[in-house]
Amino acid sequence: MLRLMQTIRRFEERASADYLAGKIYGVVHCYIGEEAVAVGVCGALNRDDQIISTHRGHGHCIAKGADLNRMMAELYGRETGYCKGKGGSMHSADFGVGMLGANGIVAGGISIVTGAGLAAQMEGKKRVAVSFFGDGASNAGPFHESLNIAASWKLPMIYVCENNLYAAQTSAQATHAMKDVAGRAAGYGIPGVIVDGNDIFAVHEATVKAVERARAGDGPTLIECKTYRWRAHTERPGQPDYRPKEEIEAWKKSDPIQRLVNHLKGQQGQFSDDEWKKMDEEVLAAIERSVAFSEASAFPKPQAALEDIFAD
Ligand SMILES: Cc1ncc(C[n+]2csc(CCOP(=O)(O)OP(=O)(O)O)c2C)c(N)n1
Ligand SMILES: [Mg+2]
Repeated sequence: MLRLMQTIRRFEERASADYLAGKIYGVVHCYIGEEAVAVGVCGALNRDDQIISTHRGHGHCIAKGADLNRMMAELYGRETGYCKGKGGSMHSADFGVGMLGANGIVAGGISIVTGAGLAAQMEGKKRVAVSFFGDGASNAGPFHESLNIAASWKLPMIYVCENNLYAAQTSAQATHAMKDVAGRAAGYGIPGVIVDGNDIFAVHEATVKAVERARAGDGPTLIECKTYRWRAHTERPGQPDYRPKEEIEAWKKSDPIQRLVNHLKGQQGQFSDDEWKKMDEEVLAAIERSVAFSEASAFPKPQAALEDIFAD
């Protein structure tokens, strides 16, 4: 799990640098600071369990086992990318590992993946489906409609709210009358759980319980993970970041990766500085390979714009 969290962080550090260098197109939203949520949740899932992501989706993709080369190539707009270079950062998907897609429409994924939960139930499969979404998305219609139907039909769903306190520049306090998103679960008759989203053990444990409940046919759980993004809303240079500097610094002290490293080092003889350094080097080498793979790949041909579309 530590390796996966570090992979997310290093992948995004590189994606951000390459975006600012003009090598990556579109927009890039970084997940840095929130890694324990994706990795803690996906660590409690099987390969055939399905997830859906958001506009901030690199972490979910990596945590569910997506291929770094194809992810980076998608950001680089190359034909070897997950969407043949036509989707970019917000549209990686890999059905083979149960990653149904990132999504540029805030809250759009919540109802789609609830359909995946319904499919699992109708097929009589023991799969579960997981929706990742933000605090901002929890104010949108699809959140409420999906929780209502999933609770009524006892769908094998887990709704994971990544409450990073902001939707773009807007504080959650300005748009929620309730302090906690998890409190909304009561309105749908399902459990609502609050966890420290920077504590991978807490996230994992809450997910294990929610998965058991979903597989047993008892219906959905809403898990609210309190977390924080370290970087601005997107990587666009010059955009305002109205968040207080002290707040950002305080959350950085609760770095989910450092917390896990400290924990592992505290386990006698289990994890040394050298091992951590070696792991980080291996992660960086994998990111470097993904960039080399992307740079060696071709851009899609112009006629590719007319392929893979539903109407012509
Ligand atoms: C339907 C829709 N409305 C508005 C936007 C513009 N937008 C992109 S991200 C975002 C904020 C989302 O906040 P939140 O759900 O908390 O996720 P976070 O970015 O904090 O991870 C907004 C308003 C959008 N992409 N889609
Ligand atoms: Mg948010």
